Amino acid sequence: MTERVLYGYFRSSAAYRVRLALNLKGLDYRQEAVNLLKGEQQAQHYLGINPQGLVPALADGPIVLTQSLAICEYLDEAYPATHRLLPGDAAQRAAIRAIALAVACDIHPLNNTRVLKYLTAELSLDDESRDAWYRHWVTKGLGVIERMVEGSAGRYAIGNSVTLADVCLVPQLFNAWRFNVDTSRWPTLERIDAALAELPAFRSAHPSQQADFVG
Ligand SMILES: N[C@@H](CCC(=O)N[C@@H](CS)C(=O)NCC(=O)O)C(=O)O
Repeated sequence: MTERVLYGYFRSSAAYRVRLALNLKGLDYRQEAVNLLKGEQQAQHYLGINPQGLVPALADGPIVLTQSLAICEYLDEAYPATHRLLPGDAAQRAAIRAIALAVACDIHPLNNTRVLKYLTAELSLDDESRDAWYRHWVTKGLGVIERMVEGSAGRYAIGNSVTLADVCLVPQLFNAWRFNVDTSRWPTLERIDAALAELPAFRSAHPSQQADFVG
């Protein structure tokens, strides 16, 4: 049987996406924790796995993959027999990717650990200003996604099937709550998140359920 190893960190929203994708696809894996607070992502050993020094990385047998969205799409293509993360025709897949990319390209990179660290360590921002930066970008980004899903949502972000859009949305909302962002102004996003939270794949991928979780 293929050994599958996910290198991640309980609180990393990018690793959270891949846990969700693996769970939804019904694929077995074990996890190796890379402690971002201890800087383990920069250890020589880990840079051999992901030269970017970021989590996640996934070893699928001998195949080593990086970048959460590339990993999710790889899983969907390599294991097409189980739940499809990108179902439908070209237009539907483009709509799914538009939401996934709005999170992964337009919100997350501005609020990554290394960016927030740079603001405080190199630009001398205090914690309050750093958090205001975080909240500014996440509020702008999620506000736009609320408008996007108002037109596309059924039970989930795009219709009634769980897709890559949901896989990106849930970790981003979790991240927003960590920074005390009030999400009640996005009722469609809150409703979708509540529906997804009922699914076993989402429950077991939650950061609080991971072996390296620290409360
Ligand atoms: N675009 C990348 C982003 C990966 C990323 O930024 N991971 C964060 C955790 S969510 C990380 O490893 N940060 C470590 C650091 O900033 O030093 C992906 O989707 O995989």
